[in-house]
Amino acid sequence: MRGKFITLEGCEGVGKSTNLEFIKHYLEESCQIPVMLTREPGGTVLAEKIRLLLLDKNTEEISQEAELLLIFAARAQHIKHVIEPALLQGRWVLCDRFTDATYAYQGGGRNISISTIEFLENFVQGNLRPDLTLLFDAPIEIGIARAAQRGRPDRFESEQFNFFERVRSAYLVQAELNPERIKLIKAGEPLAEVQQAIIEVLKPWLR
Ligand code: Z5A
Repeated sequence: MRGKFITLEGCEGVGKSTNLEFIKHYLEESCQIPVMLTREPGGTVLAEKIRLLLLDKNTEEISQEAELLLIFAARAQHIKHVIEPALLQGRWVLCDRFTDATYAYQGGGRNISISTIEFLENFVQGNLRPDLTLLFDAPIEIGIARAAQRGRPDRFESEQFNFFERVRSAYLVQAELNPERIKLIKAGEPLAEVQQAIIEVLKPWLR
């Protein structure tokens, strides 16, 4: 049976990577579901190279059109070589960011039109959409403070505060437009509460 495709989304530092591991452990240990972890941009050798180009802030200025196309180029590789094969083998794919991030960062953050993103989404993904998306939402200050503990900011992390506010708003619009698929997790709460909320969201998928 085809696996489920679950994505984790949210602004920087909201706990996606932390909870990706938690969900994998929960699905494998408690539910005996085979899980593959991956991320975007990235997930294949070529897509990881594109990720490095996108995150490098010591480069020439990257136009927003080039940024968008690089993200979808990486996604095309990732879908063809990693995501689709895993789903076909019956594995559940847990992906740290996917196309909702493009609507949030390139749409909300950079002001690229939704119709342009939709066109590329249809072109690159065909019918592939996540079955379930967990949107980790917290005030921007919280995520920035958590991420700052990690050291040097990359090209996206070096953006201004109001860029992240636009990103967060665009994510919330995505959630409003897709209430069946996108489930909001209050990520500013203590980790134990966040993880209890995650389990509640996953339960209906485990029957
Ligand atoms: N990007 C894009 O523009 N368009 C696209 O389509 C895609 C991506 C797919 C790289 O993403 C960049 O790519 C991204 C947007 C762009 N840049 N930004 N910003 P990324 O996912 O690699 O980068 P990130 O969002 O910066 O990831 P992150 O900072 O690692 O955040 P996170 O994974 O959500 O957080 P974390 O590492 O799990 O947690 C951060 C710290 O907080 C850590 O010390 C935890 O222990 C702690 N933490 C987590 N949860 C809690 C709670 N509940 N309480 C207390 N402390 C906590």
